Amino acid sequence: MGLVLHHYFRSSSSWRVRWALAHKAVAYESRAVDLLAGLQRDEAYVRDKSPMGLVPCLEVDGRPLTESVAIIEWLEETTPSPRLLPLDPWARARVRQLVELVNAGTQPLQNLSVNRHVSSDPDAQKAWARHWIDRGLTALERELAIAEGEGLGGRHAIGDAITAADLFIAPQLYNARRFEVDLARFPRLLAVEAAALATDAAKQSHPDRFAPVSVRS
Ligand SMILES: N[C@@H](CCC(=O)N[C@@H](CS)C(=O)NCC(=O)O)C(=O)O
Repeated sequence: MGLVLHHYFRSSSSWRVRWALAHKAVAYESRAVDLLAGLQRDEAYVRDKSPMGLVPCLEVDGRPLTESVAIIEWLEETTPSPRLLPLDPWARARVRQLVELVNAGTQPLQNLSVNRHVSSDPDAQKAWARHWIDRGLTALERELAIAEGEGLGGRHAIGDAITAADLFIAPQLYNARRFEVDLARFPRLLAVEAAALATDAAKQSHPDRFAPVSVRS
């Protein structure tokens, strides 16, 4: 199976997919799409790879698949071990809920194209993004407490094993820092992030490892 990942080093959605691939030790070819240079809007990329003009896009034997949730669920089904979704249906629903809270409820509102559409003023963009990230993280923090109350707490977001929820939460916190969101109010999220970042797959897929030389300093 030939996998080609179109991604950008500090795109949180890209990191989710890199992380899932690393978690499952699935090899892939890496193709950087420079978002700041606008290459996600390149005519051929939009026509053939990602009609929304976004990263990530995983090509599977030449077939382009976008949307990190769809990509990660496809990976889970084709390479089930080590798993990213718990077997228990309720725990699995909780993981998917946390995933969507980030994927649908938080990240889209602070995305590059949305920010630029909201305002051309960098301060206004930052204020907009911070507002929505703060709202999402506040809900996530509470959701972790609710899950803990159901006996689903542990070292990681849900239980003691890494799940897809961790792959969405940690990159969202990485984004939050870029927008200078005060994270002190989110102790559960910070603990979950620290445990997730200590794993090999997190380190292998981390944005720092994929940063272009010009941004590494
Ligand atoms: N729901 C999509 C979100 C993809 C997305 O928003 N990608 C961002 C980077 S994290 C992007 O390509 N932004 C470029 C732009 O907005 O122009 C997914 O999970 O794959």
